[in-house]
Amino acid sequence: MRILVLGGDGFCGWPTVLHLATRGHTVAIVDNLIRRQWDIELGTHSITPIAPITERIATWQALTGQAIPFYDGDLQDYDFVSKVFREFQPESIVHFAEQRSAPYSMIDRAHAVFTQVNNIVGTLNVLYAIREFTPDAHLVKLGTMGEYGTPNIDIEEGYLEIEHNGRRDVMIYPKNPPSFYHLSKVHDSHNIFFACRIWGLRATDLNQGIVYNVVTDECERDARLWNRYDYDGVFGTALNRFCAEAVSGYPLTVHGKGGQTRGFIDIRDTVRCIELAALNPAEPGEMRVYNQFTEQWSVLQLAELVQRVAREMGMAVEMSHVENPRVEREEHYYQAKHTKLIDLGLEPHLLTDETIRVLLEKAAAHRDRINTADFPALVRWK
Ligand code: NAD
Ligand code: USQ
Repeated sequence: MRILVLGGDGFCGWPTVLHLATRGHTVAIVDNLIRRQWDIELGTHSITPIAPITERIATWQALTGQAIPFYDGDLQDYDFVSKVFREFQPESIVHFAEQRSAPYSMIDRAHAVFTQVNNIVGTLNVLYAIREFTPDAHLVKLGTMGEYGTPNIDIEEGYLEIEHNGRRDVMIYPKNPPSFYHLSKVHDSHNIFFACRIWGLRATDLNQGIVYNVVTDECERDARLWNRYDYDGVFGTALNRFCAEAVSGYPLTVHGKGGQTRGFIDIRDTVRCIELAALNPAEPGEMRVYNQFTEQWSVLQLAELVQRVAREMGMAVEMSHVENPRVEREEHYYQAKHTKLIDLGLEPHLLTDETIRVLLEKAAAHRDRINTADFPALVRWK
């Protein structure tokens, strides 16, 4: 298939590009490289050194003979987006290109506004470009499990059958997201649903859980293909961050009680889910929703796992229950469905001690690049 990967220089996007190319698809990347700028703004960087995008692509071409066209530009610029769609004529558009950090969106008014404008306007431009240039193409859009929040009932995959005053209907599952970032995904979902309904577009909204691990077969083929490994208090996420803290001798930062339960997925499964969704497109007029995660964990359970594995490797690891900078439930019911990608053929990589060991070793190999001053999560919700 001809697959356009928006955000193909990012943490999920880059390994997906290489996975799709390896599987024989014709892939192009769109990215304005703003994620690399946010590191500069925050004074931090990936634990793994990451090559510039041109070097990444040249390395891949040297190893495989496959060319990956790169379009450098902003999805907020419709002239740019139009040019890309006219030229590349994608059959499938995989859309990762958004500001994805909840803490970044909560820094202040300007960061909240930027996050929502960037994400919502970018996605609207993509919807218009599909309608104008490739109306039969399938949009595979990255949403988030956070759209649902933590309701006291089971979470379905996107829709809920409701009986009210004796009548029945199927409606979009109620949303209660925990940050202005997560809210931008809710707004995207509504816009996509509307575009499918009125224009007959096809879309799959992938409500992804927290992605852990950084290693895929393709990224490990050459140091210039390595994936990014975020660990700082703004872009670092639960399990990966705990591994970076463990190798630095920094007490694992469990927010509050640590009973916050979320869906998690290995990056090796993210890339496979994307291909499965692309190969099995939605019908015209349909917005499918898949919950893209493979296991539920509480953050305390994950911290305990990392602590045990790191101790077995001889590291002295402590844990601290730091004051929670976010407004969120620390003890709650959580039971989310996630069968639709399995039905399409996903065989999950469930979390093992070995995966944690690999992450710990990867962080330890670049310990000199970890600045412990970047660990505290300083952005407060209130
Ligand atoms: P990332 O920040 O590493 O990658 C996003 C990429 O998009 C970056 O390379 C960035 O430069 C680019 N980008 C952002 N805005 C753009 C714009 N306006 N125009 C062009 N390029 C732009 O993020 P990630 O971790 O790879 O996440 C990818 C997607 O998956 C996001 O939409 C995110 O919300 C979603 N997601 C991520 C996770 C996770 O744990 N990382 C979990 C669930 C969902
Ligand atoms: N947490 C800790 N300690 C830490 C970091 C986080 O206890 O050091 C807690 C947070 O308070 C929260 C949970 O872990 O309760 C998850 O936080 P996170 O930073 O790992 O992930 P989150 O902010 O939810 O965002 C990440 C990605 C985002 C994606 C989301 C999927 O950055 O792009 O949408 O995961 S989900 O959580 O399912 O919404």
